[in-house]
Amino acid sequence: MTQTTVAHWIGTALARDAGVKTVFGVVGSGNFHVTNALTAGGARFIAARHEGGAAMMADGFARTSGELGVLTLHQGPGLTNALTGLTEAAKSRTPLLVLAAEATQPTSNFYIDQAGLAASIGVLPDRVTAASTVANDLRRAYRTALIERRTVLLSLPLDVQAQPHPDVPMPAVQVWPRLSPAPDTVTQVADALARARRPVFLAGRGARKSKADLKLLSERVGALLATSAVSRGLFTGDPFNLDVSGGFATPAAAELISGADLVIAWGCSLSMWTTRHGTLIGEDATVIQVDANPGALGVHHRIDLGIPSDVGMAARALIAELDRSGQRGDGYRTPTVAKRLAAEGRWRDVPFEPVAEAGRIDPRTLSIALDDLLPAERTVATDSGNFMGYPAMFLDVPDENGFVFTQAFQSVGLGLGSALGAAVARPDRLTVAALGDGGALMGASELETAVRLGINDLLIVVYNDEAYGAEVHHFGPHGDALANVRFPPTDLAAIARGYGYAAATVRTPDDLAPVTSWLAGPRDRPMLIDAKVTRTRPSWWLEEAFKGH
Ligand SMILES: Cc1ncc(C[n+]2csc(CCOP(=O)(O)OP(=O)(O)O)c2C)c(N)n1
Repeated sequence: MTQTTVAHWIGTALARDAGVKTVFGVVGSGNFHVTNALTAGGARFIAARHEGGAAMMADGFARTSGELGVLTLHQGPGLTNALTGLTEAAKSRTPLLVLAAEATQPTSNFYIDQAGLAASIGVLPDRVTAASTVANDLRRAYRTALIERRTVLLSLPLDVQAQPHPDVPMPAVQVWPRLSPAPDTVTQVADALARARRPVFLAGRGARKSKADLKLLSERVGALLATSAVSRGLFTGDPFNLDVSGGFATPAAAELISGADLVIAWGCSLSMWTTRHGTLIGEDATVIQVDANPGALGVHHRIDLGIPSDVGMAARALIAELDRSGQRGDGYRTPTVAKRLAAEGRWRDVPFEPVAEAGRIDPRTLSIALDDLLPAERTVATDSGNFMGYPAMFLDVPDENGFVFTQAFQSVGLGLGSALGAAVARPDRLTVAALGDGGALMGASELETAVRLGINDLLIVVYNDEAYGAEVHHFGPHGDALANVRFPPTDLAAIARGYGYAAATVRTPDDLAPVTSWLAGPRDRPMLIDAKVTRTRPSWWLEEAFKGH
């Protein structure tokens, strides 16, 4: 049997046996060999310029592709640099395997308590303890990340990495059966649907793989469809799609959701965001929650019935029950509702008076103009900040993989990395990275990555208000001093050109002409728009965010 080393075997086994095709990271001495083995085994290595960017690239890739994200890091600072992105991934239940080298000698400069650090941010710590256990260690970490959708840190101690190991195949990963709904709960939901006049389905991340079943069921019972923000796009194209429930809901959608007499949450936690602190769900509405994770039931909102079950299995069991009983109804899908949604179902249908500020463009005007210009086949990734609702509300997305919303940790600066990961996952789509100027400059280390990798179908849109707008609008009305959250103008278009981007400074809709030319092709470089947006009007969803502080 060929002998290799632990480091080499891990990389080889993941690429060759587990079929890992894409890996993100920043290479240092400690993860050099494992990364080389991954690429020698056939995986593509995507080098970021900062581990924070690498973590978000792996996260965005996993969210958009449905595959496991794999990240390789140097020991110590390689890991600490990645922490914010890893926290976002862990909170979002992104399936992510982090291979980080580890210095186990406390006298090493690189030494930190990696397991303790990981545990403190919700990342599951694991470790390759010895050459004799590495096969099982790797299988365990890989399985937990992929099947249980967790972010797992597999620390690779430097001394263990160097030990000899036979080049055996990676042990197979066992998949356990999914949780099916208890039959009596299926009957209870069918009864509730039979009684309901105005049912609404709220679909969350846990419903993303069950679109067809939920659409079929909703048609049978006349339910309106809405999603949490992270699942935006799931029901794109459905005439009874309300789009996002929560802060980004249109007035029409908010009113229709509030009017529901039955709300069924499918793989959706019913958080304060999705329910606007509970106000979107009527006091008398019956609330049913279906979730594969029993621990998620009733955590954020009162429920009348909780069903621990895989979402697709529960939906199919209900369809079978309705087939058996012949139950069907129009429910909330009335001609009046259809007419209303056709007329005011999208944010752009809601009239507004653009803010007039010399040399600046209203972010709504900008977003609508972009929505018209950009191809429908697109991925929209947004950073965090006052601006973030504009892309989330005004840029349509083709499906649930077309929207990357990294807000579980509410960190600024993650948007560009997640957009790049999404672009790697979906090169067939135009990727739009929507950033504030604060987030753009915080994540700027990855500007070069797009050019270097030839990610040319990338449009970075910076909603540039020359401030931490979130803070300005939150504290401004109280008369607080704002000098610490305001900045002088930065010519982001010039910075982008320096990296090799096409770029435009946008102050009016006419300034978008270069975007039209760039879209026409040959798109031999990515593009950045430095949009000088109006500053006087706060986004109202921000107040909702601050309520959660
Ligand atoms: C890493 C991190 N640092 C600080 C904050 C606090 N914060 C929330 S929004 C925001 C402003 C972001 O500014 P920008 O990206 O320009 O977007 P804007 O709010 O101006 O639209 C800040 C600093 C945060 N959420 N995350």
